[in-house]
Amino acid sequence: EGGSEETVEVESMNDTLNAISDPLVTDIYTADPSAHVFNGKIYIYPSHDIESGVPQDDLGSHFDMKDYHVFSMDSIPGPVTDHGVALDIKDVAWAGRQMWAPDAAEKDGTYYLYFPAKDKDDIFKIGVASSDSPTGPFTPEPTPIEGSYSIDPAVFADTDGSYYLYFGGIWGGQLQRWEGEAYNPQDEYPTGEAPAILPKMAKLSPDMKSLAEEVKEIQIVDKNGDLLKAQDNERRFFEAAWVHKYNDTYYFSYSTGDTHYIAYATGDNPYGPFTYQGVILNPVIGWTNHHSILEFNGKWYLFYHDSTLSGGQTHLRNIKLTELKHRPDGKIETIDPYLN
Ligand code: FUB
Repeated sequence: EGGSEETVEVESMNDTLNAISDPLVTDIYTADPSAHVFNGKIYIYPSHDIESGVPQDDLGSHFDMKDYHVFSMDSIPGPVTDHGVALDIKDVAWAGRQMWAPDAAEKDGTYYLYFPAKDKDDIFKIGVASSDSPTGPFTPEPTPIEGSYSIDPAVFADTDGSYYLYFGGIWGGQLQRWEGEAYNPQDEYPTGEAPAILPKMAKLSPDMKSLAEEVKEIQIVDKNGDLLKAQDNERRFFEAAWVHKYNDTYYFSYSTGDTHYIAYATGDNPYGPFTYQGVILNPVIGWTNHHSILEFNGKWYLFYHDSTLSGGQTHLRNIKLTELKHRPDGKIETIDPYLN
């Protein structure tokens, strides 16, 4: 089933699924899990954390990842299979360093891996690579997706056959350096009552390798319809966009970064605006919080990570999963990662 290394079954998870789930993978460090069901099976596309020796700084230089592995699960709970290296930075002509949080999509039997990396000028862009297998190996395009920038791509496949690319992350993710298509290497942030920096999105073209329209801002508003403010660190967007649909409502979820929540906002279409609703996941061990949301066999799951396996080292993380519950009114129950 593809993969450029031998397929090895690496771990079984707990028989009892609860919020204190064990790491899904223990022989390598993994983070930022984007999970999908393809052909009835769960595939997980995480970052592959490594200790490269690059010192920690505020821009996240210590997140110095160089390849991606794909994992699969036939059931929850159940064993997790590591399908080996699916894409290596040495095979990506345009990429310089730091392969951060990826995502994947399937269309007409072809699988697409979307990934952020810094180009040779140290500017984050988003690349795409394709394969006829969900586990790769993936063949990268020679250049980043035109018009893309920053980090954390997430592709949402809508029920009408449209695909949308969501992206962006502030601080180390460089979103604050972009004004439309113009890049300014100075880090400039809005402050106080000014609107917070907004995540970005665009519809994907039928070829899945280019944007079908100009990049748009995603409005995240409070219950009065006002944009969240720059000083609202507890609620404003930082990174890690994800979109899922439940009962015809679009849920835009994301990390609040320096306040460490996974928060969510809802809207009635993929472009938003999205109204802030609350917290999906409380802070985890480690600085970053990053997730995906998946429906499998009629239940919903949150895939996330923390740093328990490395004893709390922020750049050496491990992926986990737990059940996620939508209440009858559409609200998501807040998950505390360390309580039953
Ligand atoms: O894994 C590197 C970066 O850390 C991701 O791109 C962010 O979302 C954060 O999890």
